[in-house]
Amino acid sequence: MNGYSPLSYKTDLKPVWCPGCGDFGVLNSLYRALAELKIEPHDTVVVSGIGCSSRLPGYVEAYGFNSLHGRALPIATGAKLASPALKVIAVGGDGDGVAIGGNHFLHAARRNTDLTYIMMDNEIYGLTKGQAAPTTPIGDKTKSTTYGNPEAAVDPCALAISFGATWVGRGFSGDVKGTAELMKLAIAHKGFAFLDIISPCVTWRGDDQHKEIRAKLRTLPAGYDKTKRTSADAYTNEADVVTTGVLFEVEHPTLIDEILEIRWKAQGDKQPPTRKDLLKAFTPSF
Ligand SMILES: Cc1ncc(C[n+]2csc(CCOP(=O)(O)OP(=O)(O)O)c2C)c(N)n1
Ligand code: SF4
Ligand SMILES: [Mg+2]
Repeated sequence: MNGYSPLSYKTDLKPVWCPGCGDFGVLNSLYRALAELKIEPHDTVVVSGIGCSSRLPGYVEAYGFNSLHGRALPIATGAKLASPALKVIAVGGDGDGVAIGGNHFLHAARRNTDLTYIMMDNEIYGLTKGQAAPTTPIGDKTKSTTYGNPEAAVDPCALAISFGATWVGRGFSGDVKGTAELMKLAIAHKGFAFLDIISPCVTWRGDDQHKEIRAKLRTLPAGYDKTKRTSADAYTNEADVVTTGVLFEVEHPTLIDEILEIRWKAQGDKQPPTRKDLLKAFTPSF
């Protein structure tokens, strides 16, 4: 790669998203975040499930895996355990992560697996042509809820926090710079970092989505205490408002830390494991 500029993380594949899709903004934020953190493509893997948003790994200069619907997180977890020095970034849609992959989402959060999970949340199943997702607001008319959605929506940030994610943020795809800053913090966090990015689907949610969401945007108040779940609760499941920023952040041992600790105790070693032990213990020798 020739230096660390956002453009150098671009591949030759041209995104096939609809013109105006919010996912373009997410991709541009990711290029920017990777460049500003000077992340090496050969040290990075971007794993996705299936959906419009899950096409993203193909557009990023790094290792990539476009897997099965809902299965980005188990594959990302496997990659991290097999090669702990890798930067692992899981990406995908709200349907991918909260519907079919909901169970994986909860357990990746609970295990505090050291990876970044970016959800491109358009409140709909985009790829399959506009069916309601668990994130679709109650009452909304979609292709599968012609008379209005009868189900209450889930806030993915609330789910992540309640299941033990140690970093949780919310961004908006229309704010490329602000979202890149959030991505940088998420990627730098040690543990399970979940970033919910509101990313409009202009085809199935209406082409005025960017304008509508922009009007709802708020930021966290000065002095906000992001280490308390009770603080974060006030900014989840919001009605008619979208608050962006780092909602929650705490430090906690990761899955690999816990496994090493158990291994250390089981072996009766006097010294606690070092990073070198970690690489030796987890990196397979082929
Ligand atoms: C096992 C399985 N079930 C269902 C599907 C069909 N399917 C593909 S993408 C998708 C939902 C996509 O929605 P989302 O994850 O929100 O991504 P978006 O397209 O909105 O970015 C579904 C139901 C599939 N590919 N595999
Ligand atoms: S259908 Fe929606 S989510 Fe999919 S590419 Fe088009 S605008 Fe984006
Ligand atoms: Mg979606």
